[in-house]
Order: sequence, then structure tokens, then C-alpha cells
Amino acid sequence: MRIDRIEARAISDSRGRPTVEVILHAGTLRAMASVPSGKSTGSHEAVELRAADGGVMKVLGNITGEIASELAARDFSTPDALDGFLVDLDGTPDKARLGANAILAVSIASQRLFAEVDGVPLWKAIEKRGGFAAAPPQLYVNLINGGAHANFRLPFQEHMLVCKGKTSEAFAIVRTAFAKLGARLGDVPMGDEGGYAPVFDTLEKPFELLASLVDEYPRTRIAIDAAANELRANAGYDLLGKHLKPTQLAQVYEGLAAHFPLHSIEDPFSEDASADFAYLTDALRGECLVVGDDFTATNPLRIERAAREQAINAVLIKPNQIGSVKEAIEAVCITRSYGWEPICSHRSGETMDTFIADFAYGVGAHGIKAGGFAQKERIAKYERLLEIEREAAE
Ligand code: 2PG
Ligand code: MG
Repeated sequence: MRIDRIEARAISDSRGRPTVEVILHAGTLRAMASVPSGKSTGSHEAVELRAADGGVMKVLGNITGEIASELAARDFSTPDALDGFLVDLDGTPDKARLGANAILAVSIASQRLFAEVDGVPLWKAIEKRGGFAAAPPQLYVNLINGGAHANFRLPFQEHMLVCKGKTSEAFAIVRTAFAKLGARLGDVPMGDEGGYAPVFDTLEKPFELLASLVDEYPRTRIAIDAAANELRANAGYDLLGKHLKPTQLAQVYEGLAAHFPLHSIEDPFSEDASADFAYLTDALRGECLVVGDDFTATNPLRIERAAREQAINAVLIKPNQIGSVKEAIEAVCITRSYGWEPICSHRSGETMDTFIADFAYGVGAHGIKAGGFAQKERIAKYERLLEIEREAAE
């Protein structure tokens, strides 16, 4: 396939910040993609190029200039060949030259073109590309937002309900639970990921509220993203005005796992605290998953290091942390090679692009994080999963 022309423009993400959207043209075919943007970003992520004022004009220039002319001069027989070419063209270990946001937008849109040429849905193309067994991911729905996504009204960034089973059934259950929680909380602000952002004076309160929903809906469990990178202070962590050493924070998690129906804890410690991750993973073995996000950064090398240190047992997969579909698929394969669970994730600054839903379904991920129900960018991902359920039944 030859991509003869690329259009690129700035659109607004769910926080109103500019991000990249591309349209690829190949003969009579065209495909679009836009990329999300994180707020609690780790330092090991691929580089999202932006100007000091947040603008993406330079990135758009990289796409319509160098990337477009290099791609127009070549034919690619597979999406892996195209992605590999883009990664080599950038030439840096973290995509700092052309920008991970430039490369990923083109990588996603070209995967859509290849799927169209093959006449298969996007999830099917991803399933085939990685040799996966497509399956519906469990829904990780962020009901209570905190941390950097809600001005730190609560220390932990995400308090989620995880629901297993058929997407349409899980979606209906969590949507009802979301409405019930809203009625219980009353008039509270909303956070960046379309969940409630209340203030509580104890760390346990959100867990008590979610646990009562788990009692009502037995197919659900609680998951959190502590996003502990954002809580770092003086060789420890600050939580609700208290300073905790890593060992004390581990005790907090052990207490929560003992008292509440906890399914997983993401980023319980800061991004380089391998020994603390390893301690907690061992302590909670059989009880609750420990998930790496900023810790692993969807980076095959970091996932392998985490495996050597036996630091986690599940990995968050965010394509924009690594910057191409090819490498995100590799990250899933490496995660699985250690017997760990991949959980695919949106970012806190999202667009209407639903690629992550197809990706999560296509790789047969353990779960998908796609936010709360009070934002159209989040709903779009769930709606796409519902559509995939119908497509897969045909
Ligand atoms: C996370 C994400 C997505 P952000 O930490 O897992 O929920 O947040 O995109 O701000 O990094
Ligand atoms: Mg996270």
C-alpha cells in the first residue's frame, strides 16, 4: 500500500487542549485517527511533542512534511513494515525527533487502511496481526476521580468498578451503578475522566461506597489507580496530609485489600520503585493484581525488567506511551509471555477516536480502562465495544 497524501490538523481533546488528528489517503481509500494525551505522565514515556504553550503546529508540520513525503515514496505490504519504517525514520529511542503523537496518529490511521484493504473490522485486523484470540475485555469504569485528574481532592487518581462478562451486560450493570452512586453523592464536581470528584476526609470512604455497589452487583469488583508518582514527597508519599514511607504505604494497600473486594492496584508506588512493587506483588499474591503503568510505560524493555524483578503481574498498555501500534502489540505479547495480564487504557485527555476499544478487543485484553460515563469521549469507547459485540456475533 502506498499512502499518497496526509492531512493533519489540531483538534481539541476532552480537556480542550490541542492534539493531533490525521487523514491518510491511499488511492481512493482514506482513514482518520487522532491521539489522546495524558496528565499524570511518567518520565519513561515516548515524547509527545508540544510547544511550550501546548501547541502542536510543529508536530503537524512533521506529519505533512517529512513523514508524508517519505511515505509517499514507498509501498508497504504490512502495517508492521510501515510502523517499523516510521520508528527508524524518527531514529531516537523515545520518538523525540518527530514526536510519538505524530507517529502514533499515522500508525493508527494506516492500520485502519490495511484493515479496509483486507475487508475486516479493525479489531479483527489487530487480532490477526498479533496472532491473538479476540475477546471482550472486562470494563474498568472510573467512578470516582481523584489525584491529578481532580485537583487532588482525593489522593488516589482512579477508583473503578471492574465488571466481567459480555460487554452489553457489563455496560448495563456499571451504568446503573454509576447513576446510583451519583444519586448518593448529590451535587459534586466531575473529574477529567468523566467520573465524580467528591471530597472525603478518609481514604476508605470511596472504597466503602464502591464496596456497597459490589454487594448489589456481584459481577463487579473494585480497582484503583493510585498513580503514586503524583503523590511523591521527601522519599515517601503524601496522602491526605500524612507523610508515609513506602513500607507504610504498602501497609495501607494490604489493609485495603484485606477489607474491600479489590481486584487490582495500579502504580501503587512511583515509577522507579521496583523493590516496593515486588514486595507488594508478593504480599498480595492470589488476592489482587498489581499493575504497572508509569512503572512499565508500555515499553518492552521496562516490562522485561519488571519480569526479572518479579515486580508486578499485570501491565497497562497505552499505545501513546510507546508511540506505535507495532510496539504496543509487542508490549502485549511480552506481557503475556510472562503469564501476566494486559489491560488496555485510554488517556485522561481523550478524543472521539475509539481505536483503544478495537485494540483491547482484538488482543483479547484482560480489561479496558475507558473512564466514567459523564464524558462523550469515554462513552464513545464503550459504544464501540458494544458495536464490536454485534459485529463479532454476525
Ligand atoms: C493513567 C491515565 C489514564 P493519564 O494514569 O492510567 O487513566 O491517566 O492519561 O493522565 O496518565
Ligand atoms: Mg495509571
